[in-house]
Amino acid sequence: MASADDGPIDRAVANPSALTIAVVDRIALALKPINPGGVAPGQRDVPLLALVATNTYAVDKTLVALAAGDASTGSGTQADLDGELASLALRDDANGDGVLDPGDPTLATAFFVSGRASFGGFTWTIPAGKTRRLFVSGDVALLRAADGDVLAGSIASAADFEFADPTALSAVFPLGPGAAWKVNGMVAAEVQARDAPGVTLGASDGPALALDLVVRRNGYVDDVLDRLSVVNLGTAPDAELVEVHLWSDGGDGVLSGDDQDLGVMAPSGGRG
Ligand SMILES: [Ca+2]
Ligand SMILES: [Ca+2]
Repeated sequence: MASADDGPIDRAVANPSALTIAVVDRIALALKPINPGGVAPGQRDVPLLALVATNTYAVDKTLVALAAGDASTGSGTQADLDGELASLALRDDANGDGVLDPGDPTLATAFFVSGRASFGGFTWTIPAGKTRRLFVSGDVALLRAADGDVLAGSIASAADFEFADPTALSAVFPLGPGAAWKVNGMVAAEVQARDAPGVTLGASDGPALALDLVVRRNGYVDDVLDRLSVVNLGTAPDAELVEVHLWSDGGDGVLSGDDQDLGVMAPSGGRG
């Protein structure tokens, strides 16, 4: 005090209530955000969830089962959306770098059924006082993923984690969606180019099969082919081909009488 009234001179003034520092043992769970991006049909090892688990117990804790939910969005049914991810893997971030690497081992595999995938048959230990990381990754289905759909996973509740012994969890559920991967098709692997055997042709011979393609719809969604460009890779000049026809197969899988002639393809001048 500026005055002589300094003190208190008899005893220190203290908070009459004691404050207790309580250390509650638990596994604290959080998701590391994964930046949104694009994926192609058939793409493998796409990270869906990056889970960070911290053990504040004085003893090791072991995860033995985990369930993840399908948080994908699109126009399809739940079964359609489930099928867009051909398989899922639970991966240990063994090198602890927070990034899904090819060397991060697979603990278990699963796939979505009715919007849910269950991983089991593994043990994953978080040592006392330590933080470890897990990934759920998926392989994008080559023929069932529809362009424009968004693929994602999430974890709904504490009941989706099973530890080897009773374990308290601290997390904000749902955990996720942990990623948003937009499907961008198609890729060449979706179009099957079947063998069109070479033949010897004379003048005015034909029609001869030059290209035999199996074209798929857009994942689980019907689609319409409205344009097709074909490049002449042969040594015969375009002028030696009187007409190039596009045929829709009637169902027997070969160029035959059941096919529908979609018309004569117009020359565009380019050779790709
Ligand atoms: Ca890693
Ligand atoms: Ca046919």
